[in-house]
Amino acid sequence: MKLPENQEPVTAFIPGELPPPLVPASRGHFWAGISLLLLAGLGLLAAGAAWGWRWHQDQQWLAAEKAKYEAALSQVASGLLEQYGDRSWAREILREAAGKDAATRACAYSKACYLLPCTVREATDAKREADRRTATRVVLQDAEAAKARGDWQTVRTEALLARKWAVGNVPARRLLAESANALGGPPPGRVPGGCSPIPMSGTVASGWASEIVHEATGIELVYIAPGAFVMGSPVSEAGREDDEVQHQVTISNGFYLGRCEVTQEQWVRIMGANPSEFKGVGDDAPVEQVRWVECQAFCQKAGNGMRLPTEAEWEYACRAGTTGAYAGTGELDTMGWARDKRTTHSVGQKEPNAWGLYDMHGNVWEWCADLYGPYPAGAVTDPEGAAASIYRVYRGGRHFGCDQMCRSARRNQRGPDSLNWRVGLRVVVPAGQP
Ligand SMILES: [Ca+2]
Repeated sequence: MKLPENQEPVTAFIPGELPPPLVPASRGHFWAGISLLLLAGLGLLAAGAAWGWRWHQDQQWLAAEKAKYEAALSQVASGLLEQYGDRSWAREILREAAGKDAATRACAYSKACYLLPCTVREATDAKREADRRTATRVVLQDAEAAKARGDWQTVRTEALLARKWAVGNVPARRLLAESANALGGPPPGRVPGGCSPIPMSGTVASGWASEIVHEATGIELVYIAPGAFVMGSPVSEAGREDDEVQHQVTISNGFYLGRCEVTQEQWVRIMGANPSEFKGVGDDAPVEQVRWVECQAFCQKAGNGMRLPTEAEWEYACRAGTTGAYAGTGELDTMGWARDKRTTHSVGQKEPNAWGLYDMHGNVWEWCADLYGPYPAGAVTDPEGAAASIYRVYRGGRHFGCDQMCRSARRNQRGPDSLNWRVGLRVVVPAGQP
């Protein structure tokens, strides 16, 4: 059809060509969304109901278990009350057990725990001691199994663990002695005055021992035989400082060095007060926040020639024959506490180095006897530090610090009156005269 010449074409208005209406489609999406939301809500409700039902079941189970536990407690308490008369025994036995070995304490604490009322602290101690006792038994079983298959290294490791948890444990000492004989331990030193050989830990003749306990403090020490080593670090070592220049050092006299850092309990025994920041960790946490001059006083009061190690003695013992950045396997985390801002840790929890020393890397820094200064250029014997300095050396890194601070060669220094809550100590008792 031909349109008049003055009229516009109207093809855009032909009904069949119009786009679909928009409003009805939008409504469709809306209702679909609502449906999905409703479904999701129903799903959540169902999950919530299932969780609630399970929680209810758990509560019922817990209540039943608690009732059974309390009945058992009551039965045991009745028996003990019958045996010991009244509940005051609980406190009495805790007091009596305080100075005894761990196994005795564990036994007493377990019984005392049944005989409520104990304080919360006493109850916590009781649980910890009981746990240690159980753990000791398990570890000793493992050690016996290792002995049966001739794996003496495992025997030694497990027996050391058992002895740590229960110092007076006779089977642990026997296994230690047997493993020392099989593996060949370090040569023993002459037991100094005021110290006793740790029974059956490599004692070869009366008056000679590779491990001793200092009686006044209860500090256990390991004999470090004389020898030579390269002190300092190679220039290739990551994190190395300029003051770690390598040089040959000879240690001409054997000495006994603390197996662990001095603990808060040991410090209090001599000094009467606990200066540590981290008291809550327990009595076997390392003492810290001690000045160098206070460490001198501690050693003097403890007697028997106790002293701080020289820096050379410290590094010699820390390396225990190794030349890398860290002793042992070279893995810091197996041997030391680092990068942990929260707290110090009870001594001796990680692996010892090859000479049986714990926490040489990390936990708390350890004061040395020396004045700080540059190392001598050539080989030296029994060096004792700089001739003059306003600083004393401390070593080993801390629980709150990067790995590089915990390296065997890393040095640090402060004034002797300076206080730092992450510096503690480890002590030397010179070996007796042969
Ligand atoms: Ca340390």
